[in-house]
Amino acid sequence: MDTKKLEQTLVLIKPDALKNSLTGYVLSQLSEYHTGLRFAAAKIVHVSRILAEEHYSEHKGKVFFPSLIEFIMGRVHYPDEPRNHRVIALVYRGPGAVQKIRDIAGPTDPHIAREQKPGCIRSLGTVVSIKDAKGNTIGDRMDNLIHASATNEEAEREIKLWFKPGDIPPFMHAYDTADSDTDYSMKDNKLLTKREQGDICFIPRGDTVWSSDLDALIKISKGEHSELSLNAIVAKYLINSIHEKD
Ligand code: FUP
Repeated sequence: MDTKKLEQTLVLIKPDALKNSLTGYVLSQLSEYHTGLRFAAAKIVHVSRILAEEHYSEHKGKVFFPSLIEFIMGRVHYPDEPRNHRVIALVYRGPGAVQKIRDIAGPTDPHIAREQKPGCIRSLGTVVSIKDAKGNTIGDRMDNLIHASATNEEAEREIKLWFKPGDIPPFMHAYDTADSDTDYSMKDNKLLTKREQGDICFIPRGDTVWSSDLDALIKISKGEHSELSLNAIVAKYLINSIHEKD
């Protein structure tokens, strides 16, 4: 497999970019004309709390984490408009995809982006102080318009978190897939491998899934340890489903 040719990266157009009508600008900056990259997938995602927390799991426990989760769920920019709680998730493909998009996105902190790389996408973002109950500043939330995978390993984790194989044309799949021979469902926060009344099925038998998800589900259903959490799998297969919470 020519991995260079299949190199892929995840981009999220975040709620602040949507609110400020910057979608067209972002897409234009990331266009094939500027980057030489092409689309592999695109979708509008209502971001559930589990999806948000899985995406930013490395930041769990940090002071800015709760605010970051509210932000990516769209609750900061659209407090009373749940119908606008969404991001645009995109997969770009092509040689050097991860680095090319990181370069155009620019530094994480919009203030630093403006100083070090005027003109990059994140230079148009803003930084908002996070306050505690007494009104003291305890940290910053960076409203930086887009997310872009930082490494190829992160890109794989993130693409598999936001997209099912069926969201991506088969000849653009960069990661292994398999067909499930089991119905996987959830009931009372427990994983089931046989349907029960009142359960929520997230992978019906016969569906094509990421092989890594299937490997993890087999381990979890046997009570074995899995690096990949059940939440990370369920969150994706329930994206935009009426069963999503939050
Ligand atoms: P990046 O890979 O550029 O998205 O940066 P990080 O993984 O370091 O941060 C993830 C997200 O957390 C970024 F969108 C910025 C945000 N963040 C804050 O809001 N406050 C902080 O103090 C640090 C990061």
